Amino acid sequence: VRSTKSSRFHDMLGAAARSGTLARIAGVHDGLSTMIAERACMDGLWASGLGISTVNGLPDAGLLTMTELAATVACIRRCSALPLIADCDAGFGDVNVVQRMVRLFEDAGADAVCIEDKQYPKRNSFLDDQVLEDVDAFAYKIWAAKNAQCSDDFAVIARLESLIAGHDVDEALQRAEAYLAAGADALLIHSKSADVEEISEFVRRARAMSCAQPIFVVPTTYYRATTETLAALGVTAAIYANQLLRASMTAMVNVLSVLERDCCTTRIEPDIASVHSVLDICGTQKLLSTVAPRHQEDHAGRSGDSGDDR
Ligand code: SPV
Ligand code: MG
Repeated sequence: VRSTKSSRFHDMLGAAARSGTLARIAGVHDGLSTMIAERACMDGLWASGLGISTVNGLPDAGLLTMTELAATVACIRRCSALPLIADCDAGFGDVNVVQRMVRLFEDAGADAVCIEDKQYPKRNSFLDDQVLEDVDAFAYKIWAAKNAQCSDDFAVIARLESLIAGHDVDEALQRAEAYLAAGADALLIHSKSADVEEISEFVRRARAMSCAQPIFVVPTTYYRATTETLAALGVTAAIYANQLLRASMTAMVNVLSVLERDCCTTRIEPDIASVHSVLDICGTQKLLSTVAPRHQEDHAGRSGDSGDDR
């Protein structure tokens, strides 16, 4: 371990714990969704494998490469200083790949990586036929990841897919123990249940087993569970992994269907962002008031001196 970079990931979780709430983390897939999440005062960011695959026209099935994901993570980091977790699927390969992965994502500006205990290549958790990784093999990946990090504060989240793959809470808890023993900084327990019952049982029993580490959840299917309910269960952070992506898909479909029906966009204009807000979110005003005038003066000066009138 070389140096301490930033502790924003741990700070985010500490602040949530002190205030008795949970951290709200937005799933993002590009610079724009990141800036929107930051302006909405979300506590942190999840660079979603599903989201980034989808905006690249790829199924979330292990097709997006590690370096493609890292490039998007670097873009997300340029757009926000919020705590940033990179969704690194099953780690892109064996333990050697996992170690390279940790360094790549630290360099890209992530504060944490999350890897899931499914066999490589993984497929999205909402698809059938999920195959779990052997417990010891995955614990070894967690150990390898922790040993590869350069910054003391970098975090490795172990994601449990037991419930997704049709196993019970006992199985998930056994795996949780093994991954924490291997050095995981936090757990993510995933579920595709329509209610919060199995998540509730997992968190209650994990806390009873004296698991003090942060527990993340992804309320995609059990969306009725409020942040207050989840916090009361002992959940540390909730990742709203794909709501921004899904909202933008609906908005794009709507505007085009209005155009199709009305042959103009009048009816939808009040519901879509103004061009000025588009320019504003990227800091266009700041750019124009600083860089552009200087550039024009320099350019005028240079062309005058050289007599070059092209
Ligand atoms: C993602 O956002 O890519 C996730 C969460 O891994 S989920 O799609 O719910 O599996
Ligand atoms: Mg994913």
